[in-house]
Amino acid sequence: MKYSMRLFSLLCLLSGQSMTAADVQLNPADVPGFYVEWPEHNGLPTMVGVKKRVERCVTEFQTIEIYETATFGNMMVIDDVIMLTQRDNHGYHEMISHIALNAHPNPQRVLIVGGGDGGTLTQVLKHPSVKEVVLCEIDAKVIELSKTYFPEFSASFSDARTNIVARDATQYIKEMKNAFDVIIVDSTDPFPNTPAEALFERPFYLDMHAALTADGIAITQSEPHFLYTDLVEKLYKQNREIFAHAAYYFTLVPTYPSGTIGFSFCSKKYDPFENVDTARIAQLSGLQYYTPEIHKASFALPKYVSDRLG
Ligand code: SPM
Repeated sequence: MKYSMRLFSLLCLLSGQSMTAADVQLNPADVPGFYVEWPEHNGLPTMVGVKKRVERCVTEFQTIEIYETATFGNMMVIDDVIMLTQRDNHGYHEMISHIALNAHPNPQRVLIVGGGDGGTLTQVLKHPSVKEVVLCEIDAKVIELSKTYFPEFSASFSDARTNIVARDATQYIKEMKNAFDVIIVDSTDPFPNTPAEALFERPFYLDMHAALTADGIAITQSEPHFLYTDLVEKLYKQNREIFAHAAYYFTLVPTYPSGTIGFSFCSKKYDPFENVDTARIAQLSGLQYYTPEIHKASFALPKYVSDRLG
């Protein structure tokens, strides 16, 4: 459909006719020269200028595409949702990783659920206290494509501390008890009948609680607060029943719908701020987003969100 509309647009251009608003409404997902993420449920498309699509792979689990964008470097899209670009992934990967790793005084064993592109893994491995990282990624094709199109992350896969497990995390985590200081869920969105759906449900959070050590911390991809206020509220209220400390914080990712995305902070012992040590943060190499000030500020929520969280 996208390509027939692009052909139509091209024919309009060649024949000297311009596209009318009515033409655009026929298929709003198609804009020549742009990749458009068009979530039907919120009516807020996200557009990224692209030069060409360089890969499209249909795996057992999902459809993975790689685009060469105009100004954001390479971009990975899974099931029609933008996952990351080379230019703006730092706001996501630094914030899904360093908040928990600095809130914990001595994180040694870390589990990443999903995250097959290696962006989160790259950030986690910057912490000298970390001795082992299990990357539980269900789709090996994500790792393979990332090695080619996101070479800045490829060293993380061969780090001696990295252990790649190609399994469904909902099954793997049931076998893990008192095993991880930090768990990071770097998932896709909770669309029905996708691998990520179960990662947003209470049974998975209970399994994470059991898999954490007595002072463990879990961070989960929990969507943008403006577009998913109901989900943010549901997760927060669920998590404060399960964990000693629950919170929601957010970061800036220009290529995600609404330009932000948030995370659930779930901790058995430490609050988000008590162990934050600026000297420890200063040792982390190559940061572009995360600072001690951002660590604290990211938990400050707009009133329409804090009113819902109570
Ligand atoms: N390592 C990067 C993987 C990205 N995981 C999160 C992707 C979320 C994309 N959707 C954002 C919000 C819209 N539903």
